[in-house]
Amino acid sequence: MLELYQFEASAYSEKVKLILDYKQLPYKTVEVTPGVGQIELYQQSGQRKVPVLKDGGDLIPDSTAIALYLDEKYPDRPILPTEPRQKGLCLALEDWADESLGIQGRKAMIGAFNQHPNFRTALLPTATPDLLKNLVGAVPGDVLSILGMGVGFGPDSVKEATSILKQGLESLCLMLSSQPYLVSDQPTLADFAVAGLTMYIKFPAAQYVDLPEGICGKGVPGLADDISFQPFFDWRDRLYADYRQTREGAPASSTGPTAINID
Ligand SMILES: N[C@@H](CCC(=O)N[C@@H](CS)C(=O)NCC(=O)O)C(=O)O
Repeated sequence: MLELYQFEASAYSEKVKLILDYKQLPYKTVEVTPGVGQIELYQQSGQRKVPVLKDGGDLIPDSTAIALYLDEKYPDRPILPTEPRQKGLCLALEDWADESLGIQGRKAMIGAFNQHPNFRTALLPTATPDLLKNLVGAVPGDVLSILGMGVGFGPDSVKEATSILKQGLESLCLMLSSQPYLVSDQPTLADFAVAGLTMYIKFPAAQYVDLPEGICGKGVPGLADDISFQPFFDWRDRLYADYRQTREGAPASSTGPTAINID
C-alpha cells in the first residue's frame, strides 16, 4: 500500500492527501516526528521535508513531484488537463499555490499564532512527544525554527503576507465566480493545490484532519472571517465534501465562527 510520510498539519501533505483521495488510491499516513524523524527521512530520501511518498521501492519527496508521479503511475481520474492552455494554466496555478499561498499563508498564520503560545503547540504533529510540545509552548521561536515552521516574522512581514493573501483570495473568488473549478469543468491539480495550500489561512474541519479541535475550521483573523472571501471557502468546503475522505471516528464538522479566538 502507498505510504505518505507527513506532518498532519502540513499544507503540502494535505494537497497530496486531497489528490490521493480524489484518485481513490488507498494509502496510509506515517507521521514524521519533527527533528529526529526528519533525520531518518533525510537518510532515506536525501532531504528532510515532508511530504514523501513511498510506493513499493520508490521514494518520492516533494508534493509536486508526488502529484506528477501519481498521475503518471495511476492515470485513472487524471489531475492534469490534456488541452495545452488548460495544462499550462493548471501548472502555473499549482506553482502559485505552493510558492505564494502556502508560504504567505504560513507567515500570516504564525503571525496569528504568535499572539498566544497555546496555539503554537496545536500546530505540531499529533505524534510529537509531550516534552517537545511543552518546549514549543515555552520557547516557540527556537523550536519552531528547528521544525522549519518559520518564526520571527516581524509585523511588517505579516502585514505584507496578509495583503498578498487578500489579493490571492479575491482572485480565487473571481476565477470561481463563473466556473466550478479553477481550470476546467473537472477538478485538476490546481484545485487540489489551492485547497491544500490555503490550509493555513483556514484549517479544514476536524472530520478531515487530525488536529486539535480548537483550531479546526478556524483561521487567520481578517482573512478566514472576511465575508467577501466566503465564496472561496464555500467552494473549498464543497471540494472537501465531494472528494476528501473523512477520518473514521472524527467529530462532526463545527459550524462555529471562523476566526481564531485569542483569549
Ligand atoms: N516544496 C515542498 C515543500 C514542503 C515543505 O515545506 N514541508 C514542510 C512542512 S509543511 C517541512 O517539511 N518543513 C520541515 C523542514 O523544513 O525541516 C513540497 O511541495 O512538498
